[in-house]
Amino acid sequence: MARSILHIDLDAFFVAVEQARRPELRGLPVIVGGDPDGRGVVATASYEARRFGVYSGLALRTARRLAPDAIFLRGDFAEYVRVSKQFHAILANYTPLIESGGLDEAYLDLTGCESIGGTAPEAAASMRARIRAELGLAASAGIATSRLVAKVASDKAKPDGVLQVAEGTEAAFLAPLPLRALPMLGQSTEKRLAPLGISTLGQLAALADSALEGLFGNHGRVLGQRARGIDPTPIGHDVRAKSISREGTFAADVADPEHLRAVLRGFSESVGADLRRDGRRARTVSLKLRYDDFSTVSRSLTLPQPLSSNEAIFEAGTALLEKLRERDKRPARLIGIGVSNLVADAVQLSLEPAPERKQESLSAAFDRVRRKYGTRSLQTGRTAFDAATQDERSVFEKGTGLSSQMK
Ligand code: TTP
Ligand code: MG
Repeated sequence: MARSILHIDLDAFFVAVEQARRPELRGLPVIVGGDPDGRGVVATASYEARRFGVYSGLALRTARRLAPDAIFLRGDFAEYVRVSKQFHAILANYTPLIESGGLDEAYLDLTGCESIGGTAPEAAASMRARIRAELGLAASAGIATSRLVAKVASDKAKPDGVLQVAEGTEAAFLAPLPLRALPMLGQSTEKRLAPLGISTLGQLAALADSALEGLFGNHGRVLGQRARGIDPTPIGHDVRAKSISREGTFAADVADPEHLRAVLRGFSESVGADLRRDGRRARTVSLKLRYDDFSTVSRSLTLPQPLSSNEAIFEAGTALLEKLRERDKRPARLIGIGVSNLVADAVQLSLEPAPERKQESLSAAFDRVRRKYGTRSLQTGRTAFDAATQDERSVFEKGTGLSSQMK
């Protein structure tokens, strides 16, 4: 049976939120970004402002030149996150199979959900009406047999529209569109096809598999299928790691609880950063200790509320450490902390600090440990391998791989 996939995306999201709470801004060229005389870029522009050639990512100064009469707003990220949560909460009424694509977009698998929201077009009409009534926002939707075609269709439906691509017409729908209309088709692919005179998805779809494989290797065949609108990727199917953990082996076994906690803090920050970057929370925190005789113990704590903050991970880890040490105070050879039982955050919190900042805080945490306990007091995955001499390497355990499981 063909699937029924819906992709929904709010129109001019940041600007639309501003217009919803300040109706006098409706129908005007409005641009959300930073200081128009500063060095920032446009986050988004109202459709009225887009007519002047303003788009997301454009330098604000250029936007000011193109649309001098536009209204420039600094934006209020906390408010956008709040509205985004409400948007996702509305969608959750229509199917359990939802995958958030960011603050203002989501994929819904509506296959077999007729008893909940009616046919896919009926469900689309109903959710768009609720989004308008409750949030004052316009949403566009695409309905198709795959997430790929649904996404392209919602783009085509903008602003404030719905487009359904009927089963069997996917390839014909995509054929006249430029290559870049296909999600994830990058500039490098475009550049390799240009010399062959290929600029539309129809031309790409017409290439034989052998030609596609010659051009793009293993990926070629999939690219050809995508150009024909074939994309079996399920909705809400999480291919990411089921747990995130860090562990490290001490150069000399450690009994000092302060030292153990300091290391745990660094690992908690690193695990927390990965978790939040993935837009996920964890229900379970696990701690692992290995003693000098290589015996290994671990304990887990499952919490009523899923967590994602460094502090919460660290606190749970500390509690587990104390529990383990009540029974056995022998020095530790290895310590590790991990989170599992991961759930999606309804909203990908893109307001988290940039990755550089997180990396900095992790390095800072290890610097603290090393300043206090010695440079080579702790070796973890990459660092161990990069920094250690051959001799030293033999004393180190397996690294801190993202996917290394803790039980
Ligand atoms: P989009 O859905 O890409 O754009 P949009 O909602 O503003 O407009 P439309 O969907 O109608 O084309 O992005 C959602 C929000 O994400 C957008 O309102 C602002 C933010 N954003 C940025 O901050 N920078 C960017 O480069 C982009 C593309 C979006
Ligand atoms: Mg949008």
